[in-house]
Amino acid sequence: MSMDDHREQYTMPFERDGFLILENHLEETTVEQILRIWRADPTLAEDVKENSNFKGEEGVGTRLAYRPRLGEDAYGALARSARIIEPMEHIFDSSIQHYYTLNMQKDPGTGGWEYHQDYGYHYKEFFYPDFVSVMVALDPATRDNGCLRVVRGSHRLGRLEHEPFGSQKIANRERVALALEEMEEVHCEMSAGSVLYFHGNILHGSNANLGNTSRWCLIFSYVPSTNRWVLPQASQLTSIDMLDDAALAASLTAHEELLSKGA
Ligand SMILES: O=C(O)CCC(=O)C(=O)O
Repeated sequence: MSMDDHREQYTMPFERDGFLILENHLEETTVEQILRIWRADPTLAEDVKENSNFKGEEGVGTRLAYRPRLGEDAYGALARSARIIEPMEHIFDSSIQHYYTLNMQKDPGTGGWEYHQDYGYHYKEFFYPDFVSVMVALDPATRDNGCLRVVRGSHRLGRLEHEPFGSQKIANRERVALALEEMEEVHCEMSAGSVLYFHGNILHGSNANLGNTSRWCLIFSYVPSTNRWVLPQASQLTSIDMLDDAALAASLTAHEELLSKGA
């Protein structure tokens, strides 16, 4: 693909809308293997916590595991894969560093997220709002099972004020209401294997999963190496040695074999 093609496919839509969906970006076999590993993985089962993002009627927790380090496991391999990383390298014209991973286990009857910006949470760590969250759909994401909602173009508002709400920080409600008057709310329905890249300042949230299918996904957060860590303590950022498809497949198989041996 030429530089012009990369600009048209990745950079222009991301800069204009604040998000980019790459449909069916991963092989079906990759998605199936990661799901098998996740379901069999005792370490992950231990790490999964219930949070309480939503209050009121939909006051049900969301199950997720927060991983501050890039692991040497299947999820870490996917986070390092060229498939995931390369579009961001084109968008930022920079190498990319991993910040954290969320395994989001959105089962039927579990909760949603109020509108927020990820840089609303992570402003204190980074000088620039150049921050990307990457949602990898492992199950189909639909309106019924609480797919992500984004407000198209809202990254151009800059960082809004956030306040605590349940276990979340939520964006200022008046500003969110104004954004929804002016901008389009997009329900990001995605097939399994599709990948959504979203800017640190885009307003996003989701409804609770009121359907009867699970909506599991991985969310990786990254910053370009050109961003600057501003906290006094050392960063947990990890530089990435990218894995091609063959290396990714080998890492997934290695993790699955370890699990089958009970390790
Ligand atoms: O997966 C979801 O429903 C929402 C996730 C989200 O908003 C986030 O991780 O910032």
